Amino acid sequence: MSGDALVFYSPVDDANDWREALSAELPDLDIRVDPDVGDPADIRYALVWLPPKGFFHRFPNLKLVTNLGAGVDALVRRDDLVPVQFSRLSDTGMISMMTSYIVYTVTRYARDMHIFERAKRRGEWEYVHPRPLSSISVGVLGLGELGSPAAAMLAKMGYDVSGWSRSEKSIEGVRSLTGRAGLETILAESEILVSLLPHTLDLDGVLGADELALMPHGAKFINASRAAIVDEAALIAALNSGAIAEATLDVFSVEPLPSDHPYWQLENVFITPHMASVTVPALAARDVAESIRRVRAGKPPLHEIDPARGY
Ligand code: NDP
Ligand code: OXD
Repeated sequence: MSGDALVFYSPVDDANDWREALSAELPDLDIRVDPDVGDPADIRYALVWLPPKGFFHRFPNLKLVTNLGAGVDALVRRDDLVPVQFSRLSDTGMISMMTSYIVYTVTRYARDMHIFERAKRRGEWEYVHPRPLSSISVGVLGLGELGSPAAAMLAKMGYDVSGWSRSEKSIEGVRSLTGRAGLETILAESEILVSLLPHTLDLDGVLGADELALMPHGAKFINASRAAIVDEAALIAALNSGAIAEATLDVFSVEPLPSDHPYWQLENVFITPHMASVTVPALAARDVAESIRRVRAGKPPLHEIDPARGY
């Protein structure tokens, strides 16, 4: 009779942190760190980030794969998936960290801090009269586990907030937009545009030159999700012409961003090194453990993803 073990694989996450956090939640769970997996037939659950090709086929009794991260683009595009249940991480720590990043980067523009940062470097006292937050329109693309709380927080702060998602949402203070018409509306009306969209096939390059041209002249763009949702050449052209006045970018097509990349030379691009949010294992382990309990009971896991849909 085979066991009921979890295999952990990640080139970037600390296996000991996860072992400790998961054991605290599920003391009976047999946790094995690849390559020390013992009998592959014992493995029912995989907690993984970018495992090598063919990884999943090694485990004939696998039931659940949990992606060690929120973005599942690298997982769903693989051609070696097996027909099991899939889930991803989400935790209150990750959500509040992302909300803080979005509040900070939106507010940096809304309160003209980027102007004062430059004035300080020039040694100049430059006064810009503050505007009420209610007069500043912010569009949030993607109202999922991270986008919804960020949009709700911006609305609570008094910004004029709209959000775009596949299905309609009801979030206090946030106007919900959907479909192509909704995308065009949010682009045309947002002074500050935030992306928290996943990188799916549908959304690959969703912000191309035509879409960026719909934004108000001098708009600001914040991308904390995935670089591939925007056409990089079109964004650079818009930043050079001033059509888009400022951008804050946390995600890039190549990371670390190569030292000769044009973004480094653009004064109006604020670069952060893919740190908008991270998983807090002690908090995320609760949901990973709960998903295992659910799968043991024949139920769907928490934060389930559909590889065919792409998120
Ligand atoms: P979710 O999967 O919870 O939410 C995705 C949102 O995008 C949903 O609102 C969904 O709509 C919407 N969406 C999907 N497809 C479409 C479409 N075709 N048209 C319109 N809307 C669409 O993702 P999260 O909020 O958890 O995370 C978003 C992304 O943030 C992740 O995929 C990841 O890439 C990135 N990320 C970045 C981090 C960083 O540090 N920079 C950290 C963590 C995540 P609906 O709700 O209707 O399904
Ligand atoms: C994630 C990320 O997807 O860090 O978790 O981008």
